[in-house]
Amino acid sequence: MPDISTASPASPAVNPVISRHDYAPPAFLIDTVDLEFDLLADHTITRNRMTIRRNPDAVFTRRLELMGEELELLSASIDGHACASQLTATGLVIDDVPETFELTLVTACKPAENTSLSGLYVSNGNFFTQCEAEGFRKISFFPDRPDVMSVYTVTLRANREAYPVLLSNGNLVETGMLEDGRHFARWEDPFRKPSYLFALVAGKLSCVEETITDASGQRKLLQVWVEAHDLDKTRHALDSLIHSIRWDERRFGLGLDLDRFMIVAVSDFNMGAMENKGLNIFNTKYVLARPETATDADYANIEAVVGHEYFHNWTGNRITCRDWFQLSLKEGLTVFRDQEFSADMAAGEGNSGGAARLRDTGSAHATKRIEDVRMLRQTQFAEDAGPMAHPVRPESYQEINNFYTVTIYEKGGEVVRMYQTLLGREGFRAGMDLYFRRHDGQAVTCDDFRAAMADANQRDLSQFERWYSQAGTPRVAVRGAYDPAARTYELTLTQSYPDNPAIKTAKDPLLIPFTIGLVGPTGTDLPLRLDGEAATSTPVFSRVFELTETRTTLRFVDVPVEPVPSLLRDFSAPVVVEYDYTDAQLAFLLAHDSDPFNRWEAGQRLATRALLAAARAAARGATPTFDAAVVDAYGLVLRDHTLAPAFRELVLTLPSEAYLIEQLDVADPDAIHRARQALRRQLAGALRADWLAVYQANRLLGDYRPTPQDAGCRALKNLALAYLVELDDASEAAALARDQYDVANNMTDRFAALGALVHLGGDEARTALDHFYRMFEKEPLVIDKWFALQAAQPGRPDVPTIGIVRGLFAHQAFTLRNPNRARSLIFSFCAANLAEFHRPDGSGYAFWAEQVIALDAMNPQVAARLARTLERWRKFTPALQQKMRAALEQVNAVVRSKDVREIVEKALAD
Ligand code: B3K
Ligand code: ZN
Repeated sequence: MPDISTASPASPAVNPVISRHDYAPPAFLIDTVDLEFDLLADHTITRNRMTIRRNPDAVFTRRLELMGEELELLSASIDGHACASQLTATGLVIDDVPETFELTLVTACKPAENTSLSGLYVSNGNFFTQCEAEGFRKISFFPDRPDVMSVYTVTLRANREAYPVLLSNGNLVETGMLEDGRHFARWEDPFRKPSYLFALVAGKLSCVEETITDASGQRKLLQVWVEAHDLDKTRHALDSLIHSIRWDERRFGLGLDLDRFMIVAVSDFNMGAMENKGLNIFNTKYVLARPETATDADYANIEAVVGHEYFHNWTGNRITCRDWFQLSLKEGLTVFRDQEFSADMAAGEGNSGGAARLRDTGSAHATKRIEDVRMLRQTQFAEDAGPMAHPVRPESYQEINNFYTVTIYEKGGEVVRMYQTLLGREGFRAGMDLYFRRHDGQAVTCDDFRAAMADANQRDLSQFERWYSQAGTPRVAVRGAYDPAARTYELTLTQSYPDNPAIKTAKDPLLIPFTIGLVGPTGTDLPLRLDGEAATSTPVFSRVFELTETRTTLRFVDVPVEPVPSLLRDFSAPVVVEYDYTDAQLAFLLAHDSDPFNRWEAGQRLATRALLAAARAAARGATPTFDAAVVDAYGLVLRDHTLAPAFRELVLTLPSEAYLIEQLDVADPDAIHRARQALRRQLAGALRADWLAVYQANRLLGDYRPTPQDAGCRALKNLALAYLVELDDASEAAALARDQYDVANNMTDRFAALGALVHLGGDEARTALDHFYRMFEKEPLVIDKWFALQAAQPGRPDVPTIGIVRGLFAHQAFTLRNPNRARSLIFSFCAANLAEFHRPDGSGYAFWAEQVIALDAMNPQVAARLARTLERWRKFTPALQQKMRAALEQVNAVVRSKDVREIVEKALAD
C-alpha cells in the first residue's frame, strides 16, 4: 500500500532560522522532470517522474529528502516499483535510494482552496502557478531549491470547454483530444531550470500576438494572454516586450533564446510579476492599459515591469542563484537593467539606437533617476534603519518571502550601478560578458558576479564586497575649506554608520564612488584638479572619487574663488550626505547646478529643512511659518520654461511625509502633516498666478499619448491643480477640476481631477466619486484606484478617514481575497495616509491588527507586507509607541504564519 496522507507543516511556535553559512550542496541532482497534470479545481492529480542521481560534490547519503506542503501522496515508486517513504513535517523522505534512479510520485492538491496564491491556485476560474520562492513544493515533492536545475517536460490535461488554453514553459510540442471532452498539451523547455521557474496556466484566455525577427534573423512568437474582455488593453504591454527585446540585444548583446515568449495576466497575484521561463505571469496591473483606464504612471510601470521580467531571462534564469541569500544577484542586477532600459526609453533611445526624439535626453535620464532615488530613500533607507535591516546578501532569514525587500531590489540595484560608475559603461559591459561566458547555465553567488566584474577589468574589488555584507545606510559627512591665498579648496569626507540595534554586521569603511563638482559664483562648474596632478588640456568638471578609508581628504588646486560643492552627483552611491549648506547655497544650487539630480536635491534639502523646523513648531502647538526665500526659490523653478515640465514637477513636489518622518528622531505624523500642508498652502497662495499660468500652458490637445514629454506636461499641470485646490478661495480651482473631470480623454487627467474634487470635499466630491464608480464598475484596476483615493484622503475634524475606510470595507466591491483590492484600501490607509493612520486614539492600529490577523490566515505574504507598516513604531512619540506596541503584541499572540511571526517578533525585539 502506498502512503496516503497529507504533508502539511504544523506551524511551530518558533520559526527555524536559516543561515547563509549553513549552505551545503544538494545531496541529489535531478536531470529531468516529467510532469503530468490532470487539472481539476478541487482535486488536481500530479504525476512527477524524475531522473535522479547522487551529487558527487555533496556529502554521501542514501536518504533522499524532498520538500512538500499541503500535498496528498497517492503513490511513490522507484524504477517502476512501489517504494517505502515517510511523510515528515516538511515533506517526504525515502531511504536507501540507489546511485541513479527514476522516481515517480503521484500526488493530489486542492487549487480552489489555495488562498495563499503560492503553488497552484485558481483565479476567476482559471489555473495559475506561482513558485518563487518556495511554491513548487505545494505542487509536487521536490528538492525545491534553486541550485537543483532540471530539464522539464510538462503535460497538461483538462476539460476543453472549461480550460481551452493550456500553457507551460518552453515550446509547445503536442496537443490533442482525450476522452470525456478533455484535451491535452505537452510542453518542453530545453533549458535547465530550478523549480521556482516552473509555471503552468490553464483556462479561458485570449491573446494578442506578434512575430518578430530577432537580431540573429530568427522568427520569435510573442504573445500576451488575458481574459477576452481585456484584449483591448494589451498593446502597450506587447510593445514594451518588443522594446525590451531590442534593448537587451543592443545594450548587452543578449537575445531571446526560445521560439516563443508568453506573458499572461492574472488578477489575483501577490506581487507585480514573475519571470517563469518563457511564460511570465503578471499581475493585471502591470499588463492592462488603455488611455481611459490607465494613468501615465501605469503605462510607465508596465514598460518597466515587462522589461524587468524579460531581462530576468538572462539575469536570473540562464544564470540563477545558488541559494536564496544570493537573491540580489538576480534582483539587484535586473532592477539596474530595467532602470537603464526605462531611462533610455524615456530619452528616446529605446528604439532607434540613434536619433533621440527628445530635445533633452539628459533631463529624461535625470527624471527617471530622481524618481528611483526618491523611492529608495523613502523606503529602503527606512528599512535599513529599522528592525528588518539586512545586508544586500542577508545572513539569515526565517521566511524567504519576507526578504523580497527594497534592500535586495533597490539597494541591490544601486550596488550594481556602482560597478558601472567605477568601471565605466564599457568596463561594466566587459564584466557582464565575462559573467555570461563563465556562468551560463549555472546557479551562482554574488561573489561570482563581483569576480567577473573585477577580472574583466583587472581590478581588485575585494573591499567592494562590504556593500553585500554590511547592513545600514552609510553616512558621509563632508567639510569644505577654502584658502584664498593658496587658491586651494579642501574637502574632507568621513564615512560612518548610524546606530541600529538590529544590525549585527561589521561597519568597516566601504569603497564609495563619490561624484563631485565645484560650482563657481557665476553658476558654472570649475575645473577639477587635485594637488599633485598634472594640468590637463581638457578640463574635467565632474569627477568620480573613490573613497576607501574612514576619512578622505581631497585637496583641489587652482581654485580661483570659493566654490559651492555639488556632492554625490547623480546619487553615485546609496549613502546620506551630511554637509552644512546655507539656505542661500541650496537656492543657488537649485538654480545653477549642472547636475540635474543635484539641482532637484538642493530643492529637497531646502524644503526638508524648512518642513522639519515647521513640524517641530507645530508639535509645540505653534503655527508653522516659512521663509520667503523658500517660496522664491520654488517660484523661479515654476516659471523657468527652459526646464522640462517633468523635471519641474519633481522639484515642486515636496518631500513626502514618510520621508520627513525618517529625518526625525521622534516623529509626530500629525505635526508633519500640518507643516507640509502649511507650506503647500503658502506656495499655492504666493504663486497663485504662476500655478494658473502653468496649468493653462500645459493643457494638451489631441489624442492621448503616454510619452514622457506628454506625461511630464500632465504631471506638472495636475500638480498645479493640486496646489490650487489648497487655496482658501478654491472656487476657480474647483471649476477647473470639474471641467477637467468632464472632458478628460485619459485616466491621468480624470483621476487627478477626481483627486482635486475629493480634496475639496462636500457634495461635489460625493457626486464625482459615485459617477466614477458607475463609469468604471467593470474595470477592477480602476475600482482599485477609487478605493485607494478615498483611503488616502485627509481626514476632517468631524470625519476621520478611518470611518470612511471601515465603510468601504463593507462595500460590495471590496474583498480581502484579492491582493490588489486589499492593498488599494488597507495599504493606502496604513502606509499612504500617515496622519490619519497614526491618529492619537489608536483607531488606525486597531484596524491594522484586525486586518493583519484576517490576512494571516488567508494569505501570509500579503499579511506580512501589511504587518511591516508598523515596524518603525519606535520612531514615533511615546504615546503613539505605546499603542503601536499593544497592537503588535495583539497580533503576536495569535499569529499563525511564519511570515507574519518573523515580522512582528523582529519589530518587538529589544
Ligand atoms: N522574482 C519575482 C518575485 C517573486 C516574489 C516571491 N515572493 C518577480 C521579480 O522580481 O521579477
Ligand atoms: Zn525581479
